[in-house]
Amino acid sequence: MPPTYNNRKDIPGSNEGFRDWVKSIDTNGDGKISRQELQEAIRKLGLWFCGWRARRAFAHVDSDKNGFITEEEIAELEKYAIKKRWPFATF
Ligand SMILES: [Ca+2]
Repeated sequence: MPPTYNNRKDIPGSNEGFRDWVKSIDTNGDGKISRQELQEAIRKLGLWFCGWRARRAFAHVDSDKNGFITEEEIAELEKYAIKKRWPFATF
C-alpha cells in the first residue's frame, strides 16, 4: 500500500506547516537555504543522518547547482520533503 497523508496536505504550496518550517530554516533571513541551514533544520526535526539527508535533498532540489535552495526551488523541496515524510508539519 502506498503511504497516505491523512494528517497533512500533500499539495505543494498549500502546506502552512512547511512554509513556516522553511521560514524557520532560513536563519540568516536571506531568503534562500544553504545546505548548512537545511542540515541543521533536519537535525532539529529529530531525523538521523542529517548530513546525508541534506546532501540527498540538495542533489534533488538544487537544480541550478548554485548551492542554495532559492524561492523557485522551495516548491521542489516541499515535494521532496513530503515524499520523504519529513515531520515538518509538527513545527
Ligand atoms: Ca539553487
